[in-house]
Amino acid sequence: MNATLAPSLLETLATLLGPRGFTTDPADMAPWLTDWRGRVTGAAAALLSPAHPGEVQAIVRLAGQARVPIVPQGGNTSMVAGATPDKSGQALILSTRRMRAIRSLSAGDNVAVAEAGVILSDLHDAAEAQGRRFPLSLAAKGSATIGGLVSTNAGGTQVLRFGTMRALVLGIEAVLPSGDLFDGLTALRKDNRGYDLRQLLAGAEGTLGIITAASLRLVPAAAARAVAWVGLAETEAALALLRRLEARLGDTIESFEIVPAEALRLVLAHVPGARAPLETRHAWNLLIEVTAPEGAPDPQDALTAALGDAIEAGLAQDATIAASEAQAEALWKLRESISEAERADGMAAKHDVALPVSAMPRFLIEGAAEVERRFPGVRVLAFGHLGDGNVHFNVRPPIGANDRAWLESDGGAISAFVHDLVGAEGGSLSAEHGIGQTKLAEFVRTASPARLGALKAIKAALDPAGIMNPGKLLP
Ligand code: FAD
Ligand code: 2HG
Ligand code: ZN
Repeated sequence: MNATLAPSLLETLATLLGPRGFTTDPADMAPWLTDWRGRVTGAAAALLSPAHPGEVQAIVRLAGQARVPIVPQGGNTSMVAGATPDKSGQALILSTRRMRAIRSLSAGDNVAVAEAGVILSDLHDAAEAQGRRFPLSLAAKGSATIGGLVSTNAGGTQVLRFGTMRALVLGIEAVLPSGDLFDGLTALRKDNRGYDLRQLLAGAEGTLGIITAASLRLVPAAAARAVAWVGLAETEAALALLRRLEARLGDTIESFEIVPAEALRLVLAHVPGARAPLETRHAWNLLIEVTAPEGAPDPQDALTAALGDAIEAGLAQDATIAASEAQAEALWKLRESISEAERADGMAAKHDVALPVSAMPRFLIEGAAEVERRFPGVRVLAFGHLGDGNVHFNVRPPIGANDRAWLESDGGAISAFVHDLVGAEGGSLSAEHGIGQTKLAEFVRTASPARLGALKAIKAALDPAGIMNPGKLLP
């Protein structure tokens, strides 16, 4: 990579993009130089905000000629500092903030075409206005963008029923490192013209090009939903409960999220207005959502009956079902505020692990015990998408420790220990957040030569100059 950035390149970019699309003002750039969790701060030569794919192409061509790195950035909510530049100050941040149009939304085709900078909650609202929904949601929905969600193959809280972003992307428009526009937006249900570039770009974390728009699958709006908060004594019962609910309610179960008592305590301590849903505190809690299409029986009744039976069978200890939309939202807020509450509490060594679903209940207990034994004083906070076999197995410092110093000195050894436990069970060290820069060393340490070699070969073939988000996903 070229070490010095010619002033003439910045001048050319400034002229190309105009004042709305180009800034080097440190105050304008500052919020976009640090990751959401506040762990990594970088520097950039300029913040570029192109207004359309043609401008993206021009930027990529200029950067390619000058061999200057580009860091694509959407909402900057990455959990792995994937959108944060390195400290060299050479990179150009390419923000999609000005590409926010929903180009089309067809209820007939069940397809929306959204530009990369469209914010997830805006897409939710637009789909709802036409009796449809985009069935992927996560706590960062007010900032996360379509480009970022596709590029990380995001998961969230409805994967159980609808899959991750890859399952919802029907087509992609992207500027490749060559500067060519790949126009793959057409939402064909069948297309066998060789390698699937759409799926290659999804989950590529901005290392293979810049996504400028995506065609996305919509589903009919749910006519009704039931949201329950369930108290449990132990994790094995959670899995038994999930299988029992599936037998009774089929694929109407959209979310099956696990929340330990400590996560609820953190949320109640840090989030104004949050209230405990059950009178008694339970070691574990589940947030379950079930929906029903028009004309189907009321999901409240079905879920109430199923949970009543589960309590009688000893699988659950207590449960409450939201009686209104406001109550349902309040329950969801408890679940969705965990990251924010954990952040307010201090640093943590964060892990985003996947295991076969059936292995997760035991791992939650035994894995945590092993980590806490090996690193005395640390506190495991594991929560998340139990129904998908994916939890955020975060490790907090001993009480009273300087959290940043602790993360610096012990974080690496703790992560290696956690990832080795997960690896021994055939799991993954990145279920949904990607690799970015914070998991890069661990990915390289644990990946098989076959996996790493193939990924590097793809990268070298598509981005020979290495300008696209260097230092993320691959070394
Ligand atoms: P950014 O953070 O800006 O970028 C993410 C990555 O994508 C970077 O590598 C970036 O370079 C690349 N990128 C961004 N836009 C483009 C583009 N147009 N073309 C090419 N590359 C691009 N994730 C989950 O999967 N499930 C969750 O439940 C979940 N919950 C979250 C909750 C909170 C509170 C937060 C802060 C994050 C959460 N995340 C979750 C992380 C998740 O990865 C992001 O929210 C989302 O996918 C990133 O979108 P973004 O627009 O912020 O992307
Ligand atoms: C969630 O499921 C997110 O809430 C964030 O993926 C997880 O903060 C985390 O570790
Ligand atoms: Zn998650």
